[in-house]
Amino acid sequence: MAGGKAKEIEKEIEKEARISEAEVAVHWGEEEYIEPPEEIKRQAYVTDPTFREKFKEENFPECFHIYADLLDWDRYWHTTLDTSNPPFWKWFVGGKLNACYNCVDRHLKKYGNKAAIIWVPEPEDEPKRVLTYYDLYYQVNVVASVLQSLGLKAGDTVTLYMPMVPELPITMLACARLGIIHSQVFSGFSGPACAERIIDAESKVLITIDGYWRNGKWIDHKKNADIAVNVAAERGHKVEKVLIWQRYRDRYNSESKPIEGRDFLMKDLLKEHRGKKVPYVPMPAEAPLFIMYTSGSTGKPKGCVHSIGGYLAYVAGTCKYIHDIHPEDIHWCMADIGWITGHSYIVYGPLALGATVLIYEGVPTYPDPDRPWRIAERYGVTILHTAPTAIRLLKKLGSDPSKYDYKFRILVTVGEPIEPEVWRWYYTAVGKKQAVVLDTWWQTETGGWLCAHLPGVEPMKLGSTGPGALGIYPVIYDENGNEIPPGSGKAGYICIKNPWPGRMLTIWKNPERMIKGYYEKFCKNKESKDWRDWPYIAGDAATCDKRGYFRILGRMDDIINVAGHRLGTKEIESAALTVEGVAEAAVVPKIDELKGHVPDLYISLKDGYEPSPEIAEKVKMAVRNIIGPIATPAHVYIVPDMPKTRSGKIMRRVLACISNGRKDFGDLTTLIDPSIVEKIWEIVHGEG
Ligand code: 6R9
Repeated sequence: MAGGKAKEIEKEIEKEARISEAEVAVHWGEEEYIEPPEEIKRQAYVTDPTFREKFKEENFPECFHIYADLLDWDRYWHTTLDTSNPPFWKWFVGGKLNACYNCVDRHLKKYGNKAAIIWVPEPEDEPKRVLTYYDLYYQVNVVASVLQSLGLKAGDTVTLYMPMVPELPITMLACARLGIIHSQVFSGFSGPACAERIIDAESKVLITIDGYWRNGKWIDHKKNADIAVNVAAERGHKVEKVLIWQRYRDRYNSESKPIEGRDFLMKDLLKEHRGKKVPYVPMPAEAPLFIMYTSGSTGKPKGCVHSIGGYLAYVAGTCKYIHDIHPEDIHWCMADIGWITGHSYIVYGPLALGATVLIYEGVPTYPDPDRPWRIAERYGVTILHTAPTAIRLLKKLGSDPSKYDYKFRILVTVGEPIEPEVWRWYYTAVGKKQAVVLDTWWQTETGGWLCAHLPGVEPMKLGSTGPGALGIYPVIYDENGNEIPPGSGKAGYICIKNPWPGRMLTIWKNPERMIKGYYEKFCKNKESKDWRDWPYIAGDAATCDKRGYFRILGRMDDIINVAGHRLGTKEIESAALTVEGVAEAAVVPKIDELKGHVPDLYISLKDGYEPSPEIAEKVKMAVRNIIGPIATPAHVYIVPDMPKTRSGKIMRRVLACISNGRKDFGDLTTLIDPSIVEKIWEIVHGEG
C-alpha cells in the first residue's frame, strides 16, 4: 500500500477507535427526562417557555444584547459583532467598561452591606470570614493602589499562584480595576508548572501566599512559589517582585523566608496604602481580562485569553438566565478558582449579578464526607455547583445529606460526563428531589456554558447535558464534516456553528494555534468572512437525541480528563522523559470508579538500563513534581517496546485497551511487531 494511503487508513481506524472507546467508557441507562420541581418552575428568572426564541438564529448576534445589557458600560458599543478577521471575532466593539466596577462598585448602593463573599476555612474551629460588597470594595481598592505603586498598568500581565482564600478574588478584581491581565495558576500545580506559565505570560510580578490548609495538612506554598521563580530564572525569565499574602494576618508561616529586595509581604504594603481609593480604568470591551492556561494536544499549555466585555457579558448572562442566580442566593461552587469554572462561576458571573458566593478552603471530604452538607446547612447555601468526581467520592464514602437541614434550588454538575447512578444520588440524596440538576458542558476556551437546559422550563435528562445554551447552536459532524442528524444515535465531533461572546479572544502569543486547534479541520472556506463557514471544534465526542439534548462521551484528542481536570498526554510524557534511562513514554486513560479516568503510563528504557521498581517510582515522582499531584500516574509499566506502527507512531489505543482490560484491539496489521501486544498484556495483567 502506498505510504500516504496507509497513513490515511490508520488515521481513520484510530479516530473510530477513539469514538467507540468513549462510548464504551460511558454506559448509559435508558432515556429519561425529568420535569423540574413546581417550585423552581415558579421561582426561576425564565418561566416563559418561549424565552429561548429570543436567541434563535434570526436574532443573532443582537440576541446577546440581553446579556451585555446586564452590565454597566462606560461607553456603549457601536458594533455587536465584528467578523472581519475570522475566527478572531470581536464583540461589542467600541464599548468601554470595567470588570471590577461591574462586580463591585455598582452594587454598593443596593447591596453594600450584603455579603459578597463568605469564606469557610478548613479548620472548623477557625471563624468564617464575611466580606460585604463594601468590604470587598475597600480591599480591592487598597490592593489596586499597591499594584499601581509598583508601576503596573493596563495591559501588563501578573501571575497569581494562590489557593482558595478571599485574597484571590480580591487580587483578581484589583487587577481588573486597572486593566491588568491576571493569570491565576492553580495552587495544586507544581513550581515548575507555574514557572512555565509565568514565562509564557511574561509576568514580572508573582502574587502568592505563605501557605494554606488542605486535607488536614499545612501546605507550605511559598516553597513552591520559590521553585517557580527559580525555574523561571534558570530559563532566562526574571520575576522582579513576589508579593506574599499571609494565610494568618499575624504570622508568616513558611520555611521559605522572604528574599530581601524581591519579596514583599502584602501586609506591609497594605499598611502603606490603607484607605486609598483608585479610580477604575474604563477598558475597551475587546481588551483581555485574564489568561487561563489549559492543556492541549502539544506539550505546551495554551494560554486562553478572555475578553472584558464579551466574557463578562456571557458569564453574567448564563449566571442569570440559566444558572438562575438571584441576588438573595448563597451560591457555592466547589471548583478551585484556579480553573475556568472558578473564574466564571465563582468570581465574575455571580459577583456581576450581586450574589453572595461561598468560597471554602480544603476538600469536601475532610474532616469527614458530611462537610459539604454541614456547610450548606450552616450558611444557607441555595445553589451548589460541583463535579461528578466529588459527587462520586462523597457517595462512596457514605456521606449522608439526609441528616442536614438545607434546601438547594439548583445543583450544577460540570467537568466530566456523569453516570446515571451518580446523577440519581445527586438528584435524590443531595437535592432531595427539590432541586434541578443542571449538567453544564463547556471548556476553558469557551468562557461559559455551551450546553445546558433552562432549569425552570425545560426538563432534565439523566446523564445528558442539555441543548445548546441560549444563543449557542451546536452541531455534530462526522469525520468528513457532514452533519449527523439529531436522533440518529451516531456519535461524532460536537461543534458550535456560531460565534458567542464568551469564547476566548485568542491563544496568548500564539493565534495560529487557535485556528489550528479549533477551526481548521471543519472550516468550509478559509477566505470567507461569514461566521457560518467557521464552526468551532470542541474536541469532544457526543450524540444528540431527537429533542436536541446532547450527551458528551469524552475527548477525541490527546487529552485525559482526570477528576474533571484536563491533562495533556504530551505534558505527562515529556515529564516522564526527563528521567534518566527512559527512552519512550506513552500515557493512556484508564477508567476509574472515582476519578472518571486516571493516567496509566507506559515507558520503555534505553539500552543498558534494567527495569526496576525504582525507575518506575522515579518516573511517577517526576510527573508529580513537574506537573502536580493530579497528574500522578496510577501505574507506571516498564515495557520492552511500544506497540508501534511502521511509521513509528505509538498506537496508544492498544495500550488503552490493555489498561482497561479489553482485548478488542482492532486492526493490528500496521504494527511492526504485533507480538509485543501480548507481552505488554502479560506485564499488566500477568500471564493467561
Ligand atoms: C469547564 C471545564 C473541558 C472538557 C470538555 C469535556 C469535559 C466539561 C462536561 C464535560 C461531560 C460535562 N467536560 N463539562 N464532559 N459533561 N458536563 O471543565 O473546562 O477544564 O477546559 O475541560 O471537560 O471533555 O472538553 P476544561
